[in-house]
Amino acid sequence: MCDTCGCHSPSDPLIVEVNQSLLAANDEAAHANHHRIEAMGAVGLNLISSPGSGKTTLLEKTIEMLGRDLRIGVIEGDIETELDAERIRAKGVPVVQLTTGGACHLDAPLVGKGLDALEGQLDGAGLDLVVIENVGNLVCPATFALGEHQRVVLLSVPEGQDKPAKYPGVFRTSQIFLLTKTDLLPYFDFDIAAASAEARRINPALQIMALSATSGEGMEAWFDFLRQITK
Ligand SMILES: Nc1nc2c(ncn2[C@@H]2O[C@H](COP(=O)(O)OP(=O)(O)OP(=O)(O)O)[C@@H](O)[C@H]2O)c(=O)[nH]1
Ligand SMILES: [Mg+2]
Repeated sequence: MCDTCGCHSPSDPLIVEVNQSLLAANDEAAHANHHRIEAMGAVGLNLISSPGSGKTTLLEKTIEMLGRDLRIGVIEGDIETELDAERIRAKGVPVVQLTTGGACHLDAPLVGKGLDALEGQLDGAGLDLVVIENVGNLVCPATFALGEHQRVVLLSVPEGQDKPAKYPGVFRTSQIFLLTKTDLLPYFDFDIAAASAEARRINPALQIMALSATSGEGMEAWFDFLRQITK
């Protein structure tokens, strides 16, 4: 208990115990989601970034390019609105919007409900790829496994190259690091090599791609990656 105001400090044994049991319950639900995604015949991705780094735009371009060859299903996570789901629906693929009503991240039980709704749109057909777009936030989503096979962290050029050092958790727990909006490099003081080196210092196994969904630069490597993991 905090001596100043009486609030519970995050390091209180009681709070730590509750957090641990919440995370254990989340992990169990994530495990179940993982198997459900595999039962659909799909690979699952969890896209994490700050608000506006380009997650939905990347998805739109991905569906435009690969939507005829791969069966793609999308689960959108936001605090409020169906806006991202509407953008994805316009591309003609099954999509479910989850709204957290305030929570700054998705958790596995909620994604389980998203999978129920996604399955309801499939009429028994399978999928090759399930993409979960997390709530825009570079911090909290890193703590919650959703059942994904690969976690993808995005960082856009305008956000600054110091973000891997300042928000290491999501870089430590991701497999893929996408540097987005490279078309804006001429206008920002952003060093791709320095950002990549810092991210690799945190997680030497990170696979890194730099791309622009707007100009198309670097997108082929991302498409190849998706073709590879869905083979
Ligand atoms: N210049 C440039 N702008 C981009 C690129 N990708 C996305 N944008 C723009 O960035 C803004 C945010 O893009 P979104 O795709 O909505 O970002 P998001 O990560 O899905 O945002 P949230 O869901 O709110 O977290 C939009 O105005 C996009 O047009 C890019 O490669 N280059
Ligand atoms: Mg979005």
